[in-house]
Amino acid sequence: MLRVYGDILSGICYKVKLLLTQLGLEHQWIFTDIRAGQSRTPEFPAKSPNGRIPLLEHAPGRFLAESNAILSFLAEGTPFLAWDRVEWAEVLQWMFFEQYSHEPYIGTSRNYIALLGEPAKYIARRVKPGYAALTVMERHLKDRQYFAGGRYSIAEGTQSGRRIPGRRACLRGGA
Ligand SMILES: N[C@@H](CCC(=O)N[C@@H](CS)C(=O)NCC(=O)O)C(=O)O
Repeated sequence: MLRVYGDILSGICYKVKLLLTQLGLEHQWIFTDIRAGQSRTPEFPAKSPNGRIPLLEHAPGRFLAESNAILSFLAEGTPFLAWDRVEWAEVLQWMFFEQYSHEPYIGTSRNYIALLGEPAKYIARRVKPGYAALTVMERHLKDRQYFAGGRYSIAEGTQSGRRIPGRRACLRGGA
């Protein structure tokens, strides 16, 4: 059975849980408390090179880290990823955008507040680039419903347009 090490409160873990559920894949979810350093134990790096969650154990002793690699692995051969070359590249475009422009500012701000309970001052330097990422997403979605290929895909993940208002609230200090 698939096993996932994660915390459902983390957006990048949530998108793995979401896809597993959408695909109806049986799995064991192993809550990993990063506040208690459970991803930083001496054993964990043997499973995950970067000592982070989410982490998928797709076969006994076979691990895959990085949320977007996990999504790509799980979605292979399903309607979430059975696309032509151009559409696949567009899906990748938005998944890389998420990692470089969204997650470091919005995902981490949310984690500081929701998971770690850190004061809002830690998010101050993330506010400007966070809003910039949301503006890019809003502009792209102004006249289309989905990020890539005109349909729902793993590119939606945590950056689905419907969740943009919540992200603006997050940058104002809400969880
Ligand atoms: N690029 C990675 C980011 C993973 C990541 O930063 N995970 C956070 C939780 S949201 C984590 O494990 N933090 C604990 C730590 O760094 O010790 C992905 O998309 O999976």
